[in-house]
Amino acid sequence: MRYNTPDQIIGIGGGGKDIVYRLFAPNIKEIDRIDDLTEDDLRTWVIDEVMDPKGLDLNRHHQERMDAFILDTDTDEANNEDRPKTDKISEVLKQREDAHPQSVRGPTISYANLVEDSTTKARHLLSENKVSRVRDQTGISCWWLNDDNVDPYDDFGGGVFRRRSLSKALYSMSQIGTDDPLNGLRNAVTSTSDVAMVVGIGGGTGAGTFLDIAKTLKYQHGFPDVTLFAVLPHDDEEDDIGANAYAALSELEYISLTDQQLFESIVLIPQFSDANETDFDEAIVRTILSYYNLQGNGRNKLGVKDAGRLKSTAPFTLAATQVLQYEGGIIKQAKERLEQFYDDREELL
Ligand SMILES: Nc1nc2c(ncn2[C@@H]2O[C@H](COP(=O)(O)OP(=O)(O)OP(=O)(O)O)[C@@H](O)[C@H]2O)c(=O)[nH]1
Ligand SMILES: [Mg+2]
Repeated sequence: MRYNTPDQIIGIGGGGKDIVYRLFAPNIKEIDRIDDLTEDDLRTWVIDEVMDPKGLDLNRHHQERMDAFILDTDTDEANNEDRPKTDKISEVLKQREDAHPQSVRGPTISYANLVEDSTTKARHLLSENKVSRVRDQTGISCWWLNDDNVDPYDDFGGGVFRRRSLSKALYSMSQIGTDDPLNGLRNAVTSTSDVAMVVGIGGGTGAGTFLDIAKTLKYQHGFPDVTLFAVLPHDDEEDDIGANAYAALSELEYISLTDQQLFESIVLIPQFSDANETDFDEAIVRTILSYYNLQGNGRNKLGVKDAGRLKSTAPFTLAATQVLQYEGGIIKQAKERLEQFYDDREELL
């Protein structure tokens, strides 16, 4: 049996992208200089599985895919962190591909910034001409920004600083620009895609854009299956983070109760303030991978469609994020001892 992965995984904002980086390289945060990352740092048990063309011989349409897309507004991190990270991960992935005895295509990772196109400058959020083009293109009926809440000189160094309303507007603005930051993702997604979306739901960028991005993919790319993995804030975080998460959950509730099903499933991931960050992020990565490997009808059972009978509330799946590790060697030894025991009994009989 092949190990399944999402065909596309989108990490949006700081929390979303860190989890996707960890999916590729579990210890990426502990590496001082990204240039020091090597093939040994990759999560090879997933990457080699995607790369291995076993399934290709059986069924050409079932070559495993895993293309990751990192999306953010933070212009400081874009050049200091995200491009160096995605470039380096891509480089070591390529080395692994080249070392494969067959000609294979492994997973990919790429970065896009929502505010790097000339159309997405802060001052354009206040331009009547631009706003009316956004209205025409997206069908948005009202515009929620004015001089009180937009600094026309904002260069988004550091992101949108929790202002969901700003990132939501920037996303719609990016859709009328010449350089759609979602181009790579759009080209990858098809009607049969399994898309994972990962966001910290209390932030600004991820929490402000994930619904609109899911809508774009769903309605313009043939209704792929999109599953949302939303990391909830823990109880020691700032009030604005809690408020953002509350607002985002209310929006999810609204789309669900008005039958606009954008997501196959909505998986909420609670955080605990005392959790070790590395362990917790690893557990989130395992939660996402486990979801794509649920057996039989498991995924449908968690799905929004199967919960159709509960019409008065939005169906969420709450993940119990924890990694339990079993020592494979000990289990194998125990199995061998048990088999020996049975053989001995059989012989005696
Ligand atoms: N598990 C985990 N959660 C994170 C991480 N980074 C941020 N978060 C959570 O995500 C929420 C904050 O969202 P971010 O993703 O940082 O925000 P953003 O989408 O980048 O938006 P802005 O920075 O406001 O532009 C908080 O609840 C954090 O606890 C991370 O590396 N791991
Ligand atoms: Mg951020």
